[in-house]
Amino acid sequence: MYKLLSHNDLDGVGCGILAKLAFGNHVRVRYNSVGSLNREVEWFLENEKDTFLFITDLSVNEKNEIRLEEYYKDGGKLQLIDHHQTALSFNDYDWGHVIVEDEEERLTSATSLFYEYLLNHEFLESSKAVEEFVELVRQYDTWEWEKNSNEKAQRLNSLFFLVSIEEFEEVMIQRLQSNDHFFFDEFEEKILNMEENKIERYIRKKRRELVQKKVGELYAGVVFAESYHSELGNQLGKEYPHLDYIAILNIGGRRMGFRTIHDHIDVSEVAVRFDGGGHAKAAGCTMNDLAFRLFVEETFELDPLHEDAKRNRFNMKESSFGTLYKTKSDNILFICQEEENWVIERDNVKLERQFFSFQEAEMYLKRKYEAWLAKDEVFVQYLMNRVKNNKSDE
Ligand SMILES: [Mn+2]
Repeated sequence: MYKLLSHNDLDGVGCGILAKLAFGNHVRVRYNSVGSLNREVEWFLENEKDTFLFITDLSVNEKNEIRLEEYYKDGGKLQLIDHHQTALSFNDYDWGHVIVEDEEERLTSATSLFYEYLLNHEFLESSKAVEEFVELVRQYDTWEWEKNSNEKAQRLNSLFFLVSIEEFEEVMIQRLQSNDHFFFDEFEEKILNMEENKIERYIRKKRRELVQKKVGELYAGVVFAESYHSELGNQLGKEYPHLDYIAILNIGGRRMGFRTIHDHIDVSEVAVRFDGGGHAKAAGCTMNDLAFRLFVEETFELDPLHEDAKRNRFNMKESSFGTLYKTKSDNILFICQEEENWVIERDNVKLERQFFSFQEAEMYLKRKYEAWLAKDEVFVQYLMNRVKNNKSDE
């Protein structure tokens, strides 16, 4: 008999699906949150001794780590497979297998590692459909789908959240067993399209609520949201690249998530400050007093960020005519090139500071003034006044 304890997200359930493909009725699978795994492990150690235990996509606390090592030394069968940086120390045990990046420098996921394990031990035969499924899960879990614009990976995760875990498992197992390729059926395509439209509307609404707040040395975009955290963090991050990360607060759940699109920012370091953790690109924590003060109390009075004008034809970024921005207090900011450098004029007075690139100048004025790209009309009026003033100077 086999038992698999896995995470309750797509990557964790991917492992469960593989286990059921490999062991059929001979495996019992239980999905857990990070918090509930240790209780399950304790229960296992007290009640299920003659079973081969797999733990995937999660790691146990210190007490269970010691107990599992004793169990293993007494002849118990056990394998932990994970890809989280924080679990690397489990490689010290014979039963630990933790790899964050494979030999080809690709980020791993629990599902991809477990698939490899099952193939190597001949518990499972390789199949094209399963391989495709595993790769979609891996790309989703590691955020690689974003870089590769692999929407299918994102859609797989959406589908996972649209149905119950049991239903998802059943449908996927059936599909992987009886097809040469992985695909979504017509009905799934239809509900995925509906879901995507819904997410788009939700993000549009949330975008109008985003506030900017400097926390420590970093600039955060702060938004309150109950659902679609990863889509929201991703989209808002891309639209506001001057922000170091997006903080998404779920007040009801007393939880918050941190997302970044920037390679030089590690949001797991941000989360650690609030007793949380996670990955470089996505992390989270329970909302403690400090987080509540910084992200809720101190942002409550702030006005949301204004969006850049969308349909401009003249007031364009990096234009040789210069680019015009506005602020809440009706200041006019103008970025233009001066020989090698970029400069900013604030209400027609040049700031002393110079910038090596347009992006650097824009980041400065967005961070400091929360400015937004002005509409074409404002820009044209501004240029006309400028010409007039130049003439009267002569
Ligand atoms: Mn994972």
